[in-house]
Amino acid sequence: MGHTTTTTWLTQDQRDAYARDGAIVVKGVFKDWIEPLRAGFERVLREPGEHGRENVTGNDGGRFFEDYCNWQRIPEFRHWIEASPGAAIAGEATGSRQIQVFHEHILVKEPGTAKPTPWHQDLPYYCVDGDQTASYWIPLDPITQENALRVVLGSHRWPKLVRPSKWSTNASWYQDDSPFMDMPDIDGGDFEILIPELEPGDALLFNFKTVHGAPGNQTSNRRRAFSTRFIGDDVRYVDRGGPTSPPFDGIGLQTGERMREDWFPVVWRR
Ligand SMILES: O=C(O)CCC(=O)C(=O)O
Repeated sequence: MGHTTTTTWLTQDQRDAYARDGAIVVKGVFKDWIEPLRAGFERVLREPGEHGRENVTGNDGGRFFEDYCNWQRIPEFRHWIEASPGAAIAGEATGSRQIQVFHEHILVKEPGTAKPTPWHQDLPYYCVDGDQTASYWIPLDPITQENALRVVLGSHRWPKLVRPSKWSTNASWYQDDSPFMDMPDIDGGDFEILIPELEPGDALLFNFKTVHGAPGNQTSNRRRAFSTRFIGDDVRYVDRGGPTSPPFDGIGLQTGERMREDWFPVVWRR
Protein backbone atom coordinates (compact mmCIF):
# COMPACT_ATOMS: atom_id res chain seq x y z
CA MET A 1 0.00 0.00 0.00
CA GLY A 2 1.01 3.61 -0.47
CA HIS A 3 3.49 5.26 -2.73
CA THR A 4 6.58 7.40 -2.73
CA THR A 5 6.87 10.52 -4.87
CA THR A 6 9.47 13.03 -5.83
CA THR A 7 7.02 15.20 -7.82
CA THR A 8 6.17 18.56 -6.33
CA TRP A 9 2.49 19.42 -6.32
CA LEU A 10 2.50 22.63 -4.32
CA THR A 11 4.46 25.82 -4.84
CA GLN A 12 6.53 27.28 -2.01
CA ASP A 13 3.87 30.02 -1.76
CA GLN A 14 1.17 27.39 -1.23
CA ARG A 15 3.24 25.63 1.45
CA ASP A 16 3.85 28.95 3.20
CA ALA A 17 0.16 29.81 2.96
CA TYR A 18 -0.80 26.44 4.49
CA ALA A 19 1.49 27.10 7.47
CA ARG A 20 0.31 30.70 7.86
CA ASP A 21 -3.41 30.44 7.06
CA GLY A 22 -4.20 26.80 7.87
CA ALA A 23 -5.96 26.37 4.52
CA ILE A 24 -5.29 26.51 0.79
CA VAL A 25 -7.21 25.88 -2.42
CA VAL A 26 -5.71 23.30 -4.78
CA LYS A 27 -7.01 23.77 -8.33
CA GLY A 28 -7.80 21.11 -10.91
CA VAL A 29 -5.64 18.28 -9.57
CA PHE A 30 -8.46 15.82 -8.90
CA LYS A 31 -10.44 16.16 -12.17
CA ASP A 32 -9.95 12.51 -13.14
CA TRP A 33 -10.99 11.32 -9.69
CA ILE A 34 -14.43 12.96 -9.61
CA GLU A 35 -16.37 10.24 -11.48
CA PRO A 36 -14.97 7.38 -9.36
CA LEU A 37 -15.53 9.38 -6.16
CA ARG A 38 -19.14 10.07 -7.22
CA ALA A 39 -19.61 6.32 -7.79
CA GLY A 40 -18.20 5.54 -4.34
CA PHE A 41 -20.33 8.30 -2.80
CA GLU A 42 -23.54 6.86 -4.29
CA ARG A 43 -22.51 3.41 -3.09
CA VAL A 44 -22.34 4.72 0.50
CA LEU A 45 -25.73 6.46 0.10
CA ARG A 46 -27.24 3.14 -1.03
CA GLU A 47 -25.51 1.17 1.73
CA PRO A 48 -24.64 3.52 4.61
CA GLY A 49 -22.15 2.35 7.23
CA GLU A 50 -22.66 2.12 10.98
CA HIS A 51 -21.88 5.85 11.42
CA GLY A 52 -24.29 7.20 8.75
CA ARG A 53 -26.19 10.18 10.18
CA GLU A 54 -29.08 12.39 9.05
CA ASN A 55 -28.65 15.97 10.32
CA VAL A 56 -32.04 17.30 9.19
CA THR A 57 -34.99 16.15 11.23
CA GLY A 58 -38.63 17.24 11.46
CA ASN A 59 -39.88 19.86 9.01
CA ASP A 60 -36.59 21.65 8.33
CA GLY A 61 -36.58 20.58 4.67
CA GLY A 62 -33.83 19.19 2.49
CA ARG A 63 -31.36 16.55 3.55
CA PHE A 64 -27.96 16.81 5.21
CA PHE A 65 -26.50 13.32 5.42
CA GLU A 66 -22.98 12.34 6.41
CA ASP A 67 -21.05 9.14 6.91
CA TYR A 68 -17.43 8.25 7.56
CA CYS A 69 -14.87 5.44 7.95
CA ASN A 70 -16.03 3.48 4.90
CA TRP A 71 -12.86 3.52 2.81
CA GLN A 72 -11.91 -0.08 3.55
CA ARG A 73 -15.18 -1.32 1.95
CA ILE A 74 -15.61 1.26 -0.84
CA PRO A 75 -13.07 0.45 -3.58
CA GLU A 76 -13.24 3.91 -5.19
CA PHE A 77 -12.39 5.60 -1.87
CA ARG A 78 -9.58 3.15 -1.12
CA HIS A 79 -8.14 3.74 -4.60
CA TRP A 80 -8.28 7.53 -4.15
CA ILE A 81 -6.51 7.28 -0.80
CA GLU A 82 -3.80 4.92 -2.06
CA ALA A 83 -3.19 6.18 -5.60
CA SER A 84 -4.30 9.81 -6.02
CA PRO A 85 -1.91 12.72 -5.32
CA GLY A 86 -4.03 13.53 -2.22
CA ALA A 87 -1.65 12.02 0.33
CA ALA A 88 1.45 13.50 -1.36
CA ILE A 89 -0.11 16.98 -1.36
CA ALA A 90 -0.98 16.54 2.32
CA GLY A 91 2.65 15.57 2.92
CA GLU A 92 3.96 18.66 1.15
CA ALA A 93 1.47 20.99 2.84
CA THR A 94 2.33 19.70 6.32
CA GLY A 95 6.06 19.25 5.67
CA SER A 96 5.86 15.60 6.74
CA ARG A 97 8.13 12.71 5.84
CA GLN A 98 5.21 10.33 5.73
CA ILE A 99 1.43 10.44 5.69
CA GLN A 100 -1.06 8.06 7.25
CA VAL A 101 -4.75 7.97 6.40
CA PHE A 102 -6.93 8.78 9.41
CA HIS A 103 -10.36 8.35 7.78
CA GLU A 104 -12.61 9.61 5.01
CA HIS A 105 -15.94 11.42 5.31
CA ILE A 106 -18.83 12.15 2.93
CA LEU A 107 -21.35 14.95 3.29
CA VAL A 108 -24.36 15.74 1.10
CA LYS A 109 -26.67 18.72 1.33
CA GLU A 110 -29.56 18.25 -1.06
CA PRO A 111 -31.16 21.36 -2.66
CA GLY A 112 -33.42 23.21 -0.21
CA THR A 113 -31.44 22.26 2.90
CA ALA A 114 -31.62 25.15 5.35
CA LYS A 115 -29.37 23.55 7.96
CA PRO A 116 -25.97 25.22 8.17
CA THR A 117 -22.82 23.45 9.29
CA PRO A 118 -21.89 25.32 12.48
CA TRP A 119 -18.44 26.89 12.84
CA HIS A 120 -16.15 24.30 14.43
CA GLN A 121 -12.66 22.82 14.50
CA ASP A 122 -12.29 19.09 13.76
CA LEU A 123 -9.35 18.32 16.05
CA PRO A 124 -11.26 18.50 19.39
CA TYR A 125 -13.63 15.76 18.14
CA TYR A 126 -10.74 13.51 17.14
CA CYS A 127 -8.62 11.07 19.17
CA VAL A 128 -5.44 12.71 17.86
CA ASP A 129 -3.34 15.74 18.63
CA GLY A 130 -0.74 17.44 16.47
CA ASP A 131 -0.12 20.18 13.95
CA GLN A 132 0.86 18.25 10.82
CA THR A 133 -2.70 17.49 9.75
CA ALA A 134 -4.60 17.90 6.49
CA SER A 135 -8.30 17.51 5.67
CA TYR A 136 -9.65 17.69 2.15
CA TRP A 137 -13.01 19.10 1.16
CA ILE A 138 -13.51 17.97 -2.42
CA PRO A 139 -16.78 19.05 -3.99
CA LEU A 140 -18.34 16.52 -6.36
CA ASP A 141 -20.77 19.19 -7.68
CA PRO A 142 -20.11 22.77 -8.79
CA ILE A 143 -19.98 25.02 -5.74
CA THR A 144 -20.77 28.72 -5.48
CA GLN A 145 -19.92 31.11 -2.68
CA GLU A 146 -23.52 30.56 -1.53
CA ASN A 147 -22.98 26.92 -0.48
CA ALA A 148 -19.20 26.55 -0.12
CA LEU A 149 -17.34 25.45 2.98
CA ARG A 150 -15.78 28.53 4.60
CA VAL A 151 -12.63 28.65 6.68
CA VAL A 152 -11.34 31.16 9.22
CA LEU A 153 -7.78 31.86 8.15
CA GLY A 154 -5.17 31.60 10.92
CA SER A 155 -7.55 29.95 13.41
CA HIS A 156 -5.29 26.86 13.53
CA ARG A 157 -2.86 29.06 15.49
CA TRP A 158 -5.33 30.08 18.21
CA PRO A 159 -3.81 29.32 21.64
CA LYS A 160 -6.67 27.05 22.77
CA LEU A 161 -8.95 24.56 21.07
CA VAL A 162 -12.60 25.47 20.73
CA ARG A 163 -15.17 23.55 22.81
CA PRO A 164 -16.69 20.83 20.65
CA SER A 165 -20.46 20.43 20.85
CA LYS A 166 -23.28 18.25 19.60
CA TRP A 167 -24.61 20.02 16.51
CA SER A 168 -28.25 19.17 17.29
CA THR A 169 -28.36 20.61 20.85
CA ASN A 170 -25.14 22.67 21.23
CA ALA A 171 -24.44 20.59 24.39
CA SER A 172 -20.75 20.00 25.15
CA TRP A 173 -19.31 16.94 23.42
CA TYR A 174 -17.26 15.92 26.47
CA GLN A 175 -18.27 15.96 30.13
CA ASP A 176 -15.17 17.95 30.97
CA ASP A 177 -14.97 20.95 28.68
CA SER A 178 -12.37 22.80 30.79
CA PRO A 179 -9.54 22.37 28.24
CA PHE A 180 -11.51 24.36 25.66
CA MET A 181 -12.53 27.94 24.93
CA ASP A 182 -15.91 29.02 23.53
CA MET A 183 -16.20 29.73 19.81
CA PRO A 184 -15.76 33.47 19.24
CA ASP A 185 -18.52 35.30 17.35
CA ILE A 186 -17.11 34.59 13.89
CA ASP A 187 -19.86 36.28 11.88
CA GLY A 188 -19.89 39.38 14.09
CA GLY A 189 -16.12 39.57 14.61
CA ASP A 190 -13.07 40.71 12.77
CA PHE A 191 -11.89 37.49 11.14
CA GLU A 192 -10.44 36.75 7.73
CA ILE A 193 -12.78 34.23 6.13
CA LEU A 194 -11.98 32.36 2.93
CA ILE A 195 -15.08 31.48 0.88
CA PRO A 196 -13.70 29.50 -2.04
CA GLU A 197 -15.32 29.04 -5.43
CA LEU A 198 -14.61 25.47 -6.41
CA GLU A 199 -15.17 23.35 -9.50
CA PRO A 200 -15.21 19.56 -9.40
CA GLY A 201 -11.50 18.69 -9.54
CA ASP A 202 -10.54 21.45 -7.07
CA ALA A 203 -10.08 20.97 -3.34
CA LEU A 204 -9.94 22.96 -0.17
CA LEU A 205 -7.21 21.62 2.11
CA PHE A 206 -7.18 22.62 5.77
CA ASN A 207 -5.54 21.88 9.12
CA PHE A 208 -7.62 19.88 11.67
CA LYS A 209 -7.48 23.00 13.91
CA THR A 210 -8.78 25.41 11.26
CA VAL A 211 -12.26 26.70 12.09
CA HIS A 212 -14.73 26.02 9.30
CA GLY A 213 -18.47 25.96 8.65
CA ALA A 214 -20.96 26.16 5.79
CA PRO A 215 -24.35 27.62 5.02
CA GLY A 216 -27.27 25.40 4.07
CA ASN A 217 -27.81 24.61 0.42
CA GLN A 218 -30.51 26.84 -1.06
CA THR A 219 -29.24 26.33 -4.62
CA SER A 220 -30.93 23.97 -7.08
CA ASN A 221 -27.85 21.69 -7.22
CA ARG A 222 -26.85 18.90 -4.88
CA ARG A 223 -23.83 19.75 -2.76
CA ARG A 224 -21.82 16.55 -2.35
CA ALA A 225 -18.43 16.80 -0.67
CA PHE A 226 -15.85 14.07 -0.20
CA SER A 227 -13.20 14.41 2.46
CA THR A 228 -10.16 12.50 3.56
CA ARG A 229 -8.31 13.28 6.77
CA PHE A 230 -4.55 12.66 6.60
CA ILE A 231 -2.07 12.70 9.49
CA GLY A 232 1.61 13.61 9.33
CA ASP A 233 4.74 13.24 11.41
CA ASP A 234 3.86 14.92 14.72
CA VAL A 235 0.39 13.41 15.14
CA ARG A 236 -0.15 11.24 18.21
CA TYR A 237 -3.09 9.50 19.88
CA VAL A 238 -4.83 11.44 22.66
CA ASP A 239 -7.37 10.15 25.17
CA ARG A 240 -9.99 12.91 25.38
CA GLY A 241 -11.79 11.33 28.34
CA GLY A 242 -14.85 10.25 26.37
CA PRO A 243 -15.94 8.90 22.99
CA THR A 244 -14.56 10.87 20.07
CA SER A 245 -15.94 11.28 16.55
CA PRO A 246 -15.10 8.96 14.84
CA PRO A 247 -15.02 6.71 17.94
CA PHE A 248 -12.39 4.08 16.88
CA ASP A 249 -13.51 1.70 19.64
CA GLY A 250 -10.83 -0.75 20.77
CA ILE A 251 -7.95 1.28 19.37
CA GLY A 252 -5.78 0.18 22.32
CA LEU A 253 -3.42 3.20 22.39
CA GLN A 254 -2.18 5.45 25.19
CA THR A 255 -1.90 9.23 24.95
CA GLY A 256 1.31 10.16 23.14
CA GLU A 257 1.59 6.98 21.11
CA ARG A 258 1.86 7.00 17.32
CA MET A 259 -1.30 6.02 15.48
CA ARG A 260 -1.18 2.29 14.70
CA GLU A 261 -0.28 1.60 11.09
CA ASP A 262 -2.50 -1.46 10.78
CA TRP A 263 -5.59 0.75 11.29
CA PHE A 264 -4.17 3.97 9.78
CA PRO A 265 -1.80 2.84 7.03
CA VAL A 266 1.09 4.89 5.73
CA VAL A 267 -0.07 5.89 2.25
CA TRP A 268 2.79 8.15 1.19
CA ARG A 269 6.48 8.57 1.97
CA ARG A 270 8.74 11.39 0.88
O1 LIG B 1 -19.56 19.94 4.21
C1 LIG B 1 -19.87 20.50 5.26
O2 LIG B 1 -20.91 21.17 5.36
C2 LIG B 1 -19.00 20.38 6.47
C3 LIG B 1 -17.69 19.74 6.21
C4 LIG B 1 -16.84 19.64 7.43
O3 LIG B 1 -17.14 20.13 8.48
C5 LIG B 1 -15.59 18.89 7.32
O4 LIG B 1 -15.29 18.35 6.25
O5 LIG B 1 -14.86 18.81 8.33
